Amino acid sequence: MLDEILTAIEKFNTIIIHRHVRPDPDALGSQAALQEVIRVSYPEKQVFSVGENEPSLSFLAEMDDVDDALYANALVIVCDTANTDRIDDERYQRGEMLIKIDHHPEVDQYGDLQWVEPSASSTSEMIYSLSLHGELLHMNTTAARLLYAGIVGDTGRFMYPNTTKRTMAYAGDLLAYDFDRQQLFDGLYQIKPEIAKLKGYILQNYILGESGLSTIRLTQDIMNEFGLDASQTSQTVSTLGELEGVVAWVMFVEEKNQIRARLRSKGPIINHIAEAFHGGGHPLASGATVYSWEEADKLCQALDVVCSAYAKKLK
Ligand SMILES: [Mn+2]
Repeated sequence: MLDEILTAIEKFNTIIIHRHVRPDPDALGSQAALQEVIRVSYPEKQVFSVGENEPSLSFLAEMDDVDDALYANALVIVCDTANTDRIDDERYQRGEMLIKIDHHPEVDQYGDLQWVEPSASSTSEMIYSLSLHGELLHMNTTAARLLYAGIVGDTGRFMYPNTTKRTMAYAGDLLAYDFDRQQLFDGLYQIKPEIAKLKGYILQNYILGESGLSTIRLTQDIMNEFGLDASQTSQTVSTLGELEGVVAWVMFVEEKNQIRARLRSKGPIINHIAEAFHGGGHPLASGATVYSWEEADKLCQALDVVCSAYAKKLK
């Protein structure tokens, strides 16, 4: 598979790289790093990253404006995206050839080539392994910084169980490049006072059930009170995981016409529940959308069932 991907990269002079909407450090890091790796390896090729700019991650990379006409003879690569409706910029279908590179459990099959490795911690880890394959691709400091950010992001700073020996070995390799690690961590983890106050609110108002399921509901009124929009609240999603007794948790964030749900777990598998509620993701970290607080209750009931079953199994 890696050979086929490298052959395609070698063949095309125009390469356009996509990733999922509402990017996280892995989506953006893998996308921009792949762009950089191809650029340094093939200076004569035109390589672009497309999608909406994400202001909170602009310290990692900015997106390119790509004319529709460029797609006609282009290779399109989509990073870190399991389902087609989550791909940022639907022009991904307009290229001459399409490649999917992802570490999420398979949802949609798409692309002329599909490289899917659910055992990889991150798509960034996969891009690094692609760069090591054969002699064609070359790393540089910019790409190393982006891949390190993606790995750190998707492993929760090497804390989640998706962190493997290979993850650590690659991270070690990447640290040999001379980027400013402190500045990178500040960009990823420094929080604004409003976010700190929201964390305080979450810790004062969460609910913890007998099954070990914890929930917090952030209504529009509450976010207005803290002066935050829905996407900024993602920085507080790990907060409830620090509490003793919490097995899985969900953060609901009310938006105009929908309620976003961020699901996390320390053991029970939850992505099938996310899939049942207009979402999906990893076994222990998923996202979903519900359209009323009654539907949010149903989502909680489904989570409660898997948490209880998990607790029983442990006994
Ligand atoms: Mn990822």
